[in-house]
Amino acid sequence: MPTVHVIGLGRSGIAAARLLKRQGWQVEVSDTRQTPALQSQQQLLQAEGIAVQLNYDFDLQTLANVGLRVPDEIVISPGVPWYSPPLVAARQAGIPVRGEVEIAWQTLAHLPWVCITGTNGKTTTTALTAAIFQAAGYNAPACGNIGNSICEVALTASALDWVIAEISSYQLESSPPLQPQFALWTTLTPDHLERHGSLDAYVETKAHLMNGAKQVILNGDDPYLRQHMVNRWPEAWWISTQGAAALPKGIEQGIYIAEDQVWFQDQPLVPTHVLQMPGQHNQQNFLLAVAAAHLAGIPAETIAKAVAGFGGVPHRLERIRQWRQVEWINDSKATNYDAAEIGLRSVIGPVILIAGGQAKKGDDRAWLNLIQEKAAWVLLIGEAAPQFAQRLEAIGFTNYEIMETLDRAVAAAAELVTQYPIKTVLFSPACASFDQYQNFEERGDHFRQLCLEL
Ligand code: UMA
Repeated sequence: MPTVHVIGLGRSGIAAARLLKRQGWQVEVSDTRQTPALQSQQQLLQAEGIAVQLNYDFDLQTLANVGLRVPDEIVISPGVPWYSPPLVAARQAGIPVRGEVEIAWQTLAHLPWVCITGTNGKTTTTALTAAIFQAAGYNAPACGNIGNSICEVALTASALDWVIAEISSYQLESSPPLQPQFALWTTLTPDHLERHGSLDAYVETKAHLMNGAKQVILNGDDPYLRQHMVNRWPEAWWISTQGAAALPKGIEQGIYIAEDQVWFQDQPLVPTHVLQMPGQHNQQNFLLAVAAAHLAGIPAETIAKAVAGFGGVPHRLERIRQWRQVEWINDSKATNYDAAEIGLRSVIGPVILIAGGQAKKGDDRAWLNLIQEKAAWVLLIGEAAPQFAQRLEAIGFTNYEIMETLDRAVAAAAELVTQYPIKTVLFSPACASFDQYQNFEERGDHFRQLCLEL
């Protein structure tokens, strides 16, 4: 029996291991960490005949020391960098390395897929697209980077009609041979550069998804895509929230907003008032989802109804409550400056902004300018707090406090709203969560709970 070694015992690795086992492989899994949660997973998988080695950093040279075999293939979780030296060595030794998404694709390639990638906006676009396809009666789960891995769907769902998958650059780094019916590209700004090395490398991982797609749908409002991608896929469809005239020059296939309607070429499709989520970026997400749905043959009335019933995704500009006549909004998913800028732009000011966590590289200037324009106070948490404080000082913004934790920041915000004419308290960290939390969901859940306890 051929042996496969799966690296990473997270959502992707667990599901990939089970799927591969079902497909007749001898499966071994390793993870660099050893936690109580991983130990319970280890027990579960071992009971199913899958060997699991925790506290082990995969390396061909040391496999035998921990009683593992040299595998015929290696499958990696998205969090495992493609260019890590042990994987480079494995490929040089002739052992194929594949990503978890490729395993899902091999299993579900007979179905049509909608794949959504981009720096920001992909989760909302994925969830909305899935909501529309489901309203049309399709069994079309949202999966991938949005939370439940595609292998999980391949393992558990039956009688699928469509796969609606959010695909990250981490997942695309292994160049899976995806051929989706539709590939949607939301936005492009620098992100994850510490992993991909350069903006060009980051862009090309995403472009790879478009190269394999039957139909490509691109955001014509996005400055980078407008400037760099117009001639790349001549048959692509482009969206614009600013009317047909604002589509990139030379583009003839357009889906755009004009006169409070979404237009498909010269045909009105759905009124824009059905969209419940605020902000121009959500209009872009809406147009991308509508474009895919319309091209898939879903009737306009079904699209309108599904959009009207869609309030957004948790942790992305999620309205928690009104308290002391102030809106409390959870935007924990804003893990970089661009997403945080979009978050701040979308809410009503004056704002108390809670930000910080584990800082990312990137250009913070537009975000800082908007803080100056809209924020009454900034409360800083996490590792990034001293760095953010310096950046705020540098632009002459002094209404900030270093609070360290979310508990203290929410308590301080609750005081401040009684003293200033604040309209919104926004938690939009502009940082990763890993300094204080497992992930952005846990961080957002904590913020929600603190707000509800006020
Ligand atoms: N691990 C190793 N060796 C390594 C790296 C990680 O053993 O070199 C282990 C870790 O100790 C951990 C496990 O691998 O136990 C985690 O694997 P993972 O990081 O790939 O995480 P999963 O739980 O499989 O979740 C992944 C995505 N995570 C990442 O890309 C980092 C999830 O996206 C996704 O929802 C899930 O698959 C299902 O498809 C999260 C994410 O943060 C939301 N994505 C990034 C983003 O959106 O910015 C790309």
